[in-house]
Amino acid sequence: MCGIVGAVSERDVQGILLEGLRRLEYRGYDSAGMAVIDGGRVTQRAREVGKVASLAEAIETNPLSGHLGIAHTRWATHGEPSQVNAHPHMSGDRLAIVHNGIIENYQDLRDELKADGFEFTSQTDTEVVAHLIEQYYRKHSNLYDAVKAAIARLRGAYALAVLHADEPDHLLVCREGSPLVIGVGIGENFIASDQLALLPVTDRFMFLEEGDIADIRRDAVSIHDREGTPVERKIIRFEHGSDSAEKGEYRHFMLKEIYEQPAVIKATMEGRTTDTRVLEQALGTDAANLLQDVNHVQIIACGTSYHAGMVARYWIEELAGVPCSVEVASEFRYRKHVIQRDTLFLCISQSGETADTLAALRQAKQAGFRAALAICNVPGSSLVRESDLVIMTQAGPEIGVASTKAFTTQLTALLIFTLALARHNGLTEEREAEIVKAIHQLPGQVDQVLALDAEIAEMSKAFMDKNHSLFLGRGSQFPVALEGALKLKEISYIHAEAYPAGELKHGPLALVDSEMPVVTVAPNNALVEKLKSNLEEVRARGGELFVFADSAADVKAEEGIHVMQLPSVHEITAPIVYTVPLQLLSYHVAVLKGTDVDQPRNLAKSVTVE
Ligand code: HGA
Repeated sequence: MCGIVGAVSERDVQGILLEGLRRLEYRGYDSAGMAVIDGGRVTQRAREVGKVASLAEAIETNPLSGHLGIAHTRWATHGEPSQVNAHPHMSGDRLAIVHNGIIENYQDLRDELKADGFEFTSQTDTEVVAHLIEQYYRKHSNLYDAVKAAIARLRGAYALAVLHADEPDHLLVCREGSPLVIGVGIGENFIASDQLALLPVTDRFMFLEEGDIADIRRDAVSIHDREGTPVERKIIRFEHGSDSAEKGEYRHFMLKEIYEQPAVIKATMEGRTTDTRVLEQALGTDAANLLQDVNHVQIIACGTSYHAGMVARYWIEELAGVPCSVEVASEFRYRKHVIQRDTLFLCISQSGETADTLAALRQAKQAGFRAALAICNVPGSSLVRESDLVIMTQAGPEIGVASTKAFTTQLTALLIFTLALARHNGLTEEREAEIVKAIHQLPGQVDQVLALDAEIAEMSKAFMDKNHSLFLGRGSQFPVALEGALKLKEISYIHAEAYPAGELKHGPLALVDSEMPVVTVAPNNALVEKLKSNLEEVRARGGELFVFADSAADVKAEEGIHVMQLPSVHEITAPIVYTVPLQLLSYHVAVLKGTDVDQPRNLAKSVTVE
């Protein structure tokens, strides 16, 4: 959330910063701004409410020009989205700062700085940091020392980039709890919240660790850790093609990402499975040793990743017979919890920077557990660095705020993990081979579902004028129903609730009438007959049903029951396949309603604030 980008170069940086902001817009889009220093050592600034396009327009009319600059796209936490609250924030007319995160003690600092004569022009916590650094700059006359002294006073989470017109050759950046990456160029260097922002200018990145402060110059980068010791951070090359941040022929990133699923699911299983087995070593060299001791799995995640964790619980308990608990990170971290010593602590996060998930992991570490496993999409992220075992999902950059391919690759990775764990808990070679075969069939089956796109678009018309909807599923399809409902609310703003189908009669049935479409996922499994009875209950109350069903499940289309036949799939892999039609349904409803599909209102991706 909130996107930061910065550049130090011989060339004019305005274009680099603007393109960086466009690529970071998924992280926040209520306002945007930029500050640069030109040869005359003057700090120039532009800020606009709304999307990056508004800033681009303003800059076209009044260009900024300079060889060093910082820019920001905002998702407000402190102070409404407005021009005065937009970043960069300045202290005087020489120091400018951009910030991602939350300063918890900002009110005390604000009072103190006001008493010292600093004037505030915004409601943000960020402006406090600008004045605080300026206060120390007056004392130290050195930006590094000023930043170091200022951040020692901050409580909360931040990634900061700071420039000062009196020191026009470098940027200072630091991180504590919010992501920041350095892009290494030739004769120029960059910084950003996400490497995607910098792909047009470099493919080599250094990831800052918590507490690091980095001095970024045109021809040098120097980093000091929390203790002030000079440190080297490894340069990692970005592996996906730079076009992965482009929409190509697709109307929206979300649609492109839905269509990428067969390829990225395949990439996620590659190198981790043979024809018949899961390669346990792919989780880490010590995987066999760690997994054999595990007697409990605690899954922690947020949002869509939490739904992936809920599916995994069904798999882990069914295939490995190991007890598994799943909890949203923001709840787990603020309650007294008991962690057994033989627990595998499994965190799922697309970005690997989700604030609540990271906090939960760090807390649990204090309590002690056998090992931490990360399922994550961003190499080098905090979550990956802080875990013992890792399965990287190979989804590539996901730009649409509503997660799609990250979810199905998380599920693929979770199933691979489950098989590795189950092998230590009595899973037979035959059963493992049967499920590995089903995993290998996934890309083809998802392709078959994508072929139903036009029919699903037709079906979506029935939702356009509705205000509410229900999603039903049983067993491992219940989290699929939850994820389907989440997608619909996120991008079409239709109120959607998901229930285990058996819960219908305990309350939600009261809501069902002809204005309440009911969406159901019905693969052919042991629960399908029970599910059909639940559908009858809905039909008897005049509810209109939209059923995605296995042809073998024999759900009949009739008046008020729309059935879309899906390919026959293995019961274990069915949640992955059945997710896809629900993604397409939400997408088409949102397109018909004319909402902003890739950047829905009030939301942002990569939730790096609490
Ligand atoms: N607190 C700052 C930055 C917000 C942020 O990082 N959001 O994700 C503000 O409100 O401007």
